Amino acid sequence: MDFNNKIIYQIYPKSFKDTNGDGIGDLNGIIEKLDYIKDLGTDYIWLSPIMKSPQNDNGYDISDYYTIDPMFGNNEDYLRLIKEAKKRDLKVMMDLVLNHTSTSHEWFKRAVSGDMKYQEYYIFRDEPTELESVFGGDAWKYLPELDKYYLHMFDETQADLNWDCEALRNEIYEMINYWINQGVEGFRLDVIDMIGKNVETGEISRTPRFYELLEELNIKTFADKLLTVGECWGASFEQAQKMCNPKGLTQLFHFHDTTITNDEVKWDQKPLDLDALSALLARWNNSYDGINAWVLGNHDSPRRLSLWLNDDKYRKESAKLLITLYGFLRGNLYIYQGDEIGMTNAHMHDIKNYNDVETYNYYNEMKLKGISDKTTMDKIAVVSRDNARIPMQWNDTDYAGFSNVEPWLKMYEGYKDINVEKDLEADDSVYRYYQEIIKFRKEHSDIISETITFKTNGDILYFRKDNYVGILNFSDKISDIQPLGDVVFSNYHNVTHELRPYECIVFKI
Ligand code: TEU
Ligand code: CA
Repeated sequence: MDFNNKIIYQIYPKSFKDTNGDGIGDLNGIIEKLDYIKDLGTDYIWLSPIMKSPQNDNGYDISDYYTIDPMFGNNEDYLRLIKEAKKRDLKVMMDLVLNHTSTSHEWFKRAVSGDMKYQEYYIFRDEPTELESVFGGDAWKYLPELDKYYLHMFDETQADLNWDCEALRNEIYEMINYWINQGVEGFRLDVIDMIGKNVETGEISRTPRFYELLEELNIKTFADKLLTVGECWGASFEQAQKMCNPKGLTQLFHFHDTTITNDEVKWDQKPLDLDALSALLARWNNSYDGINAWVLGNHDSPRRLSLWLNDDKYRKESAKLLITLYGFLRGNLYIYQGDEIGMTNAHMHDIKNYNDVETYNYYNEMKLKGISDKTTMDKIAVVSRDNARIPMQWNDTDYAGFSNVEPWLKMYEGYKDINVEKDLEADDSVYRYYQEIIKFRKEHSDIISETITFKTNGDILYFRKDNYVGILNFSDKISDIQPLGDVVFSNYHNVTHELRPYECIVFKI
């Protein structure tokens, strides 16, 4: 199976398209938009979790792995979606959350009621350890029913599963095989590198045990037959090489570029360092043996064009600059819904408009520390996960054509200007620019697989791959340039002797 040079489009189902007027996106909404997704040049659609869930972490808290949450539709709708996708040569990639379940899952409920078999499925201890939750605060929660603590690396309603329990592992394998039999052709594995955690020593990610568990998971389920991508924040080059092979995963998200402007914690941001960025892109492009998984955006990160570039006056130029840079990298591209029309951050300064549990935890933590609301909200407005989770902007009617009622999460006011319909009508459409880059990647896979070199000069980034030279201006400063050959891509109407604000050009020399 060749899994290289693919385009994977990530859908956040809650915010994609509502068809039954409840303000929440649904599977029928996705089916309606399959042509739109395919026309971009997409090979796979990855849906964030749609299984039954109390939605404390928007579906990443699963209470039943076999049943579609009624708010999205039902299992038949999902099978129809898979079939309709296949008709268009689109494969469906399912999100697997295997590190934890919701505390509303039957297994957890049975554990709480005293069933020893199911207590083995989770991580219970008489005494807590020092571990902290990724979402802030203690990772252990006291359960009076059992007079024990259970581990939750995320929200307290997301109980960590015990992968040392063989019965649990077999249930998981059975479930994955069930979905493979239903026609799912790829998996995105949520925080998969945490399943081998050692709570005693406090080693959480990518322990030696993890690599053993991954191999068993692979053998018992997808093997090397399906495209799999593991979520592995901060994985090193060596770790990636160790886990991405026919006995592990196809690829992983390391997110080194996603987090490059984080200053210690994500809530504190620092300016983008182009030297650091290009060094990491070059290293993974040139020396990594596996297939890179490049991520332009996702449901956990702010819109990158808002974070790195200019989402106002030079919004379209910025969106095109980003896809030009990533479009020339070797591997697969993950595109998050809305990036293809240059959607921006939500710019919300009132906590009441937020939904994300991580955001609320941070907000409350800062409040306790006596930090002013304004300071906290300014940070939240820049990096909260809800920036990317707001509803998709389809047109300029009420609720942006996403729904005909007030959506579950506030719409961005800028939708009248930024929406699919308007973008597709424009001469300088971002969507069509994405299409062209994707087409180029597909038609020149030999070039895309070449090594890349970078050079920086202030805010200007230069790259060279084969006979292609890119010049990308990451600021509004103007400088002189010499045209170097035929213009292959440009985010302005024409190319001149000046490099204008956020201009990017690719020449073939
Ligand atoms: O993300 C894992 C994770 O580490 C994130 O919580 C990340 O630290 C954070 O979003 C950065 O701000 C996955 C999912 O992608 C995320 O949506 C879930 O909340 C999380 O797992 C728990 O399942
Ligand atoms: Ca709906």
